[in-house]
Parts: sequence; C-alpha cells; structure tokens
Amino acid sequence: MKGIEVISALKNLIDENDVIVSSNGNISREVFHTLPRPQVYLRGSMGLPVPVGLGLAQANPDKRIIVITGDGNFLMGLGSIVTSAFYKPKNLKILILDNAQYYTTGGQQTVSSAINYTKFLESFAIGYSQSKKASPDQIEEDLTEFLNSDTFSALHLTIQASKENLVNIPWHPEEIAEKIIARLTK
Ligand SMILES: Cc1ncc(C[n+]2csc(CCOP(=O)(O)OP(=O)(O)O)c2C)c(N)n1
Repeated sequence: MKGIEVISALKNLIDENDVIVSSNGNISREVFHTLPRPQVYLRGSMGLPVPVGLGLAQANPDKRIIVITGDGNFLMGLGSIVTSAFYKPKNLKILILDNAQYYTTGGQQTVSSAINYTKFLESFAIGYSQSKKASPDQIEEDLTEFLNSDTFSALHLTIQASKENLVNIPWHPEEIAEKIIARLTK
C-alpha cells in the first residue's frame, strides 16, 4: 500500500476529537489533501512530529493525538520516543509510515532497515505496538486496534513510496498554528 492509501483509510476512523500531527514534506501534503482540516501539518521542521505530538497529548488529555510520521522523521527525532514511553500518554498514537527513504527530497535511502521495529518498540514497553507491512485487507482492522487501544500506542507499517505529486499546503506555518489553536480552544 502507498502512504496516501493508509492515510485515506483513517478517514472513517477519526472524528473531531482527534488531532493529527503530520511530518513535514509529502506526508503533511497527503494529510492536508485527504483528511478533514485543519490539522497540525508540520512544514520544514523535520524530526519534530513525535515531540510536538507528545506536547499536544500532555496539554490536551481529552483529545486523541495521532502522529503520522515518515521513517526519516521518526529516526531523526528518536529521543522523543523514549520521553513518550516514560510519560506514556494514553491519548498519544504514533503511526510510522516506513518507505525506507526520504521520498520528499528525492528518495535517498534511510537507515530504517537496520531496525527491528517490533523489538525496538516493545523494548520501551509501549502499551500497544505492532510492526507489519500495510495490507489493504487488514488496514482498517489494524488502524482500529491501534487507535482504540487504551494505552500509548505505536504502529509501524512498511509502505510503498508514493508517486503522487501533490501541490504544497497553501497555508503558512503561522496560519496553521492559528487555525489549530482556534480548534483546540473552541
Ligand atoms: C533538519 C532537516 N533536514 C533535512 C530536511 C529536508 N527534508 C524535508 S522532508 C525530508 C524527508 C523526510 O523523510 P520521511 O520522514 O521518511 O518522509 P517521506 O519524505 O519519505 O514521506 C527531508 C530530508 C529538513 N526539512 N530538515
């Protein structure tokens, strides 16, 4: 499956109580073009989806914070998974979409293949963790289980690199922040 197909499968599983934090580059574009707006679309700031998600989860315990991150972004901000595992916010869900490359900047290889994600995530005693290949027959069930588990959760899915050429998000970071603050403080 492609990342955009996984993201599309989230459409029927989320509601207005959920806040998505998407990693910079292609994933933010896919989220912008596929899911209800506004969400926290990171732009430029690589490595920050998990730290931003953790902060939002701590500050908004009544909301479910769903981080959608590429493997490059996840690996760049790796320390924050340890901090998240320490605090274990039940409302923090981390979805890692692993295409083994920095697709956004031209497809350079990441070091993701060096990691056994099953063992890696389990080693932090994350309440719910899974690592598997995204499959059309299973995706809805996998996402439902991941989102509805009553613990801090992580789901690592291997995906195919996208081929979409989506137009960039037309909102500046300041605009994104204003819109999301308005949503969170409503
Ligand atoms: C600190 C920093 N380094 C490099 C970049 C350039 N950059 C933007 S997106 C990206 C790739 C992100 O890779 P990944 O999270 O795996 O997502 P994918 O593009 O594969 O969907 C890179 C290298 C950046 N924005 N910031």
